[in-house]
Amino acid sequence: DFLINVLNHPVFLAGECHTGFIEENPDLISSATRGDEEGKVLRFIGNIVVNETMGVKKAYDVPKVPKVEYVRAEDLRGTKQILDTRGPEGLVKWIKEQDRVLLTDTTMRDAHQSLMATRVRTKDMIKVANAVSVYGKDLFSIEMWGGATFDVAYRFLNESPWARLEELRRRIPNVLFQMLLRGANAVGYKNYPDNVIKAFIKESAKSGVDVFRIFDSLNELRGMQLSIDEVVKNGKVAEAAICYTGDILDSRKEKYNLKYYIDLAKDIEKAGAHILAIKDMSALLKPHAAFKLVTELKNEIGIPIHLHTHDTTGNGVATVLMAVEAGVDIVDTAFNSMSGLTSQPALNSVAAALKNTQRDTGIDLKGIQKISDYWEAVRPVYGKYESGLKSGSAEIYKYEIPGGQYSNLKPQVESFGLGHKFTDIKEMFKTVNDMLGDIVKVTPSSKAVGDFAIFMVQNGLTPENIYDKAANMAFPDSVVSYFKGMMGQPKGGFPERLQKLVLKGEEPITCRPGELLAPLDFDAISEKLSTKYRIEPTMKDILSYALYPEVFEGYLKFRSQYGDLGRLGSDVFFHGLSEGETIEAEVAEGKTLMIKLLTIGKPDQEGNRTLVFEVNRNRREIKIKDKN
Ligand code: 3PY
Ligand code: ZN
Repeated sequence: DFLINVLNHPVFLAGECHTGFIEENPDLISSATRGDEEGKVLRFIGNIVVNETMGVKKAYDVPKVPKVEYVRAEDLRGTKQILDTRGPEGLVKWIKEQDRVLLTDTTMRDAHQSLMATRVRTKDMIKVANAVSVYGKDLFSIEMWGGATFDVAYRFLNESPWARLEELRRRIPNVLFQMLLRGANAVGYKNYPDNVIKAFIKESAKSGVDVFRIFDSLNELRGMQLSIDEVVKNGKVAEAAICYTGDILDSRKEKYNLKYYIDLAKDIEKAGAHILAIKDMSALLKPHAAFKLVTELKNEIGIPIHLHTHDTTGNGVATVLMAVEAGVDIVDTAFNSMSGLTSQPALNSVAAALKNTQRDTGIDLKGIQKISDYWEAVRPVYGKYESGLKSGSAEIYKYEIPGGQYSNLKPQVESFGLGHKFTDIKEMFKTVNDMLGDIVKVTPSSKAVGDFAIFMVQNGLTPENIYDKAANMAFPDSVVSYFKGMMGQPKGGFPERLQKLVLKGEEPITCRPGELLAPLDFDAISEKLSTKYRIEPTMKDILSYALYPEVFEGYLKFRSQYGDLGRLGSDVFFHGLSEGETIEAEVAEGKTLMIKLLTIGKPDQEGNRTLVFEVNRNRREIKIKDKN
């Protein structure tokens, strides 16, 4: 058994096995004599206990899943059925006929991306899915995929984002599913070849995405066109975005004025989009600006308008209500307990505020309270990923940092040992934006600005001294990629002197990056995955590798080492077991183990600790390397 464990170990399979391998993985030996799932789950829990918690863990309540009455399928027919029977054009016609304002719930995507570093696991979504399909049956859509969720699911949660999409689809058959697609960057941080984008859209559509919100991080239409065309080809809804920056109420800010947005919106309509999104990723759209922008857009374009904003300033609900007053068709909100701050404005509160008005959402307020209560109970388990922000901040109007990035910036800055310079870095974010000539900042351009700002502070650079001091410095990859034109062309072009400094002789491009990228060879990827990991790769596997090769390989390695831990409760997945605690762990379909952690041993000479468990009343010992 031991030999088989070693031979099947991904490190061994990858040919990366070295002499210290067995020593570094003593758990291989201890798991050899036990049932596979049992050994794997004990090793996983053991690693958390030894290397993270030392068996100290808060008591977490098990969230109560809202009970739903049985509802006949025909009473659950929602927007999904409108799209499926009448097509995108029929759906658009239906949207325009509504007096009520339609709501999107972002809880399962942007809300947790912005509040808790995208960490919400599929398991916690699935538990409430049935209730969402019943109590949320009058929602326009549920944003539950895309953005950072794809990467984080594989990288940190070791679960498949595709399985999340398909599992939720099965349980919520009546409401449209929506994803955020970063145009030519798909769900990544760089431009991908056209064949990857096309195949990704096709597979996402097949797996359950209905509405694709497409944006370009520099508001370039040519970065979105291919995605729009492909979504249309797949019979799904193409929602293309204007990313909002600056302040249209400030007449001194001329670069991104009302005309800029109206012109872009008209181009988006001409490009074949079914819906226009106003994507206010940094919560800069002030309430009166929203009124003005939506009013003007309604005069100038015929397609429905869908507003996305964040509550970072605390003005989010006001912005939503002013947009509603101006006739916006759909707005993004999140169930209350997952709303506010860097997340979306509060869904339950907006729905309640509009009750008995002409634009009443018609949503079951009592029902959605239960969903909000569920998420409130789920949230503490994810506490360690929360930013600690306690209130809205008006300074975001000055800094223009997107919601998700704002809550992540502090830990990112701390990881560079610059925690004490957080304010300097926020100021530098603004300075860098000025140095770049004031650009649209959203993934990935926002990441380039953030990385640049940290780099400046780290190295004591200023807009004045940078040309001397950084003459021989290598800039962060994202900054180089930005100046090379690999994220597209910013409005007004690149500042030339700075571009030369960063590129150090390399030539920038001015064409659409996708034109230069050779198509990826999907067959070669398939071949590689099947030889190296002995799997029969699906197109979804191939695409996941195409988008994130290292992350996807890491996921495959994790799976062969620990198995599928998707059924494990989140309190155990994130916090392991406390000494003396007993849990029921579902390790495979229909297979549950009673696990109790008895003792944590002292490190031996090799630095391994012996953990004693009781599994279904049998004593089990495993050795885990103490990496501290
Ligand atoms: C993303 O790209 O993930 C975003 O949420 C941008 O606002
Ligand atoms: Zn957002």
